[in-house]
Amino acid sequence: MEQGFLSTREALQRPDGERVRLRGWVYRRRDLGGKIFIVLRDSEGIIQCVIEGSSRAAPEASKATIESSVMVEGIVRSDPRAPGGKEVRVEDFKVVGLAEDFPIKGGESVDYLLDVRHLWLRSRRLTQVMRIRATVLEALREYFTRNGWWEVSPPILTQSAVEGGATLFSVDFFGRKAYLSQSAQFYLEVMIFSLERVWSLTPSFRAERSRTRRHLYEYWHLEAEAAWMDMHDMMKVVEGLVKYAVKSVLEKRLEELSALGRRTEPLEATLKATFPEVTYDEAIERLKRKGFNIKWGDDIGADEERALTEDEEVPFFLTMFPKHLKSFYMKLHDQRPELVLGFDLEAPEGYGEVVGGSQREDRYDVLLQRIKENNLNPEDYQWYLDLRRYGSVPHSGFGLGVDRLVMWIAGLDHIRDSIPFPRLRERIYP
Ligand code: NSS
Repeated sequence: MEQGFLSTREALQRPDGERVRLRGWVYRRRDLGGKIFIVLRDSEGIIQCVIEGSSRAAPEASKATIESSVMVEGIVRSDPRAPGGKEVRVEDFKVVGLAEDFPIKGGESVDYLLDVRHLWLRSRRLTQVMRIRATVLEALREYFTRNGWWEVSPPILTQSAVEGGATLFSVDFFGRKAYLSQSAQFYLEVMIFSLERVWSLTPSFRAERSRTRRHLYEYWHLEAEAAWMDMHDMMKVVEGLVKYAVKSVLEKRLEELSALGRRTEPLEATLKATFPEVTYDEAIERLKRKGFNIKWGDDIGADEERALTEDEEVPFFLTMFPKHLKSFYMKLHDQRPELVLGFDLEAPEGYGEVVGGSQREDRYDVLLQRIKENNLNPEDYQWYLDLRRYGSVPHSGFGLGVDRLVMWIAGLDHIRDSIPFPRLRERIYP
């Protein structure tokens, strides 16, 4: 039984009477009316296997515990009672790796399931999410490759903050203090002077104070930067990219979405929509109308984002923020110097921010001034300032939280299930 194995999905498509070989793990087992019913699980799905008590395969099959790895050979038969409408009448059965009593039986707490994440990842639900995630990653990559962008590899060990000192993780770098990267942005800005349009996909690290459904301490950050683009050019890139990922998932992962109970209407609407732009000014007015006690200049936090997005079906851009709410590198608005040319993409249905981006301040003097205003040390940003001294160019960029995008597309209620090993508060095992 070493060659010619089909997946469970392929076996379900074979005609009655065909002999098949399968391998996988025991997902369910029932002994009933002198027969053993084993639901076999593999990366593609599940299929029911039936072993007659009197058959040659029965003694070996009777040993198979939940999550044992097994190989089976048998004949495909239609049976309306079986999941997928077909089952395999088993003639030959082999236990490859006998499983001890599997610690997950159903009804365990979230905390416990996180302790046994290495085993819980076998669940059907997480398998479906991981398949969606892989398709999202593939699509993001494909979008840039097809549209003529260069992928670059920025460092993770860095010396200064991109997004403020409060969320830095520090590491000891031969007696000097270094930090895990929060964003590749400044390095991507370097690369546009040679490659013009660049992107990267790296882990980013944030020692977040806030503990929410959408924060991880380590997350996957897709970032892009381009010379000669203004903020609206870059928003078009974000729109194209997000639509491309949504389209891929709708084309390739419809079964997984449906198994997760995800409504696909918002995803379909997203493909047809032009993402609207809502300015910060307008968002404050909307929040006031919704009864929030908020005034111009206040931050739009997680609760506010939920309120702004919960009745929406398609993503929209939030733009033109007060400068004191945003990072020093965002370009000041020409007519209203109290604003910066920043944009966030807000996912609908209450999800909120999945992308943060901006046009960058490309004037040396203004950038230096902004660094000082933010009580940062210009010396730490010398090389970054240099970019404005040697052929500065208008440019824009953004960062997309891959895990948040997966969370929205898959319709998850917590970011932890968008990634195999979520790094959450006080949790680094497994
Ligand atoms: O802080 S961001 O809004 N922006 C930046 O880091 C820019 N320097 C990126 C750039 O322009 N190159 O983060 C970008 C996105 C944000 O919209 C979220 O989707 C995601 O990164 N993000 C996170 N995802 C999960 N967990 C945490 N803690 C997190 N922080 C940001």
